Amino acid sequence: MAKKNQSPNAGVVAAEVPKELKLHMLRQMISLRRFEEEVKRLYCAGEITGAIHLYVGQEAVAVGACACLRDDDYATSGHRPHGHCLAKVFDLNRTMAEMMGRETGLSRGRGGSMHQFDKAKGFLGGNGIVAGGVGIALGAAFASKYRGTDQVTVCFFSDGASNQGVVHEAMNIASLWKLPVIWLCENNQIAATTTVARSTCTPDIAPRAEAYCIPWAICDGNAVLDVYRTVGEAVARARRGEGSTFIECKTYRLEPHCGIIADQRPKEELALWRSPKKDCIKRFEALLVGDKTFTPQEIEAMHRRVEQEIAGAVEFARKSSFPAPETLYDNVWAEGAKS
Ligand SMILES: Cc1ncc(C[n+]2csc(CCOP(=O)(O)OP(=O)(O)O)c2C)c(N)n1
Repeated sequence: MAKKNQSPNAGVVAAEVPKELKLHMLRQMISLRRFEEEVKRLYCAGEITGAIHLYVGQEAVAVGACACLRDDDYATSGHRPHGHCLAKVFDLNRTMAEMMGRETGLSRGRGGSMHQFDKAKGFLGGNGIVAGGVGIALGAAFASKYRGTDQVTVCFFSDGASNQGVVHEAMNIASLWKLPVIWLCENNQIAATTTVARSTCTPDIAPRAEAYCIPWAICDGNAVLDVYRTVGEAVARARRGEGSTFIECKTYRLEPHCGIIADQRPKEELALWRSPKKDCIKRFEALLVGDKTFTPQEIEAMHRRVEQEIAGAVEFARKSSFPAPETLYDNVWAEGAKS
């Protein structure tokens, strides 16, 4: 496990990754991007309501990390969960139905954008409370260890969440009890409108893990194979019973913090991160064309297929019904809520 920022050249790793897996990762990344672009369009058209936090730009993190996981492993997320949910569960129809509040949605239309959940595929939910997934991840990891399985949990959170006390409490216990959890901090460099430089006393977040005797690594969050390799090592450690790892992925969100509110970040900065030099999908495509894994035509065809799948997901959601009013209290456990 790299202790410092020793990310390998992604090109070297690319040769070791089977073509099928590269295909899977590229398809997922394009799907996540197109899914969210469609979500934004539907939101502007009033077909999706409530708050939405788009993950556009960070796809390499969710996809690279979840490619290391099995269906029976766990992942937790926060208020920006669409990408993590899709990468772990990969059900475009039911995720879109959830966004549109339909009964066929992952949470039967009750959760919306921030509370997607799929027990069968180990996705333990988005969470409206910043760092709210951290304690849940710790609990899931404890449960795996207690049951004696080799399941691992990936806890996705961001730079703002890293300053919440629960992150430090959870790291302490995870280290003490050697729990199989990977703390995956997506440093997208800003929390709502507060930059990391204004909120955080250290330039890097991962080294804090050293205080808890947890190995850490920093990787390029816009290089999917770098994420895949770094998380893969951490997952292998956790499965061997060697405990927790902290990984910081340096990345950038390309959309405003929430919905379609105005973005105050410099236009030049946004343009740079959207450029082929920085954008995670463009970079991966260039890598795969460069090493002759795919032709540009094959990649074009993949974009068209994804386009159809997204259109199919919207149609699936539109044809599904809203939850019936009489089911309002289904799965509500507090008696008082029903009166
Ligand atoms: C406990 C808590 N405090 C404040 C908020 C309001 N809030 C929602 S998102 C957000 C910023 C979170 O930033 P970060 O953790 O960096 O995640 P990002 O938005 O960058 O993905 C804040 C302060 C909240 N939802 N929960």
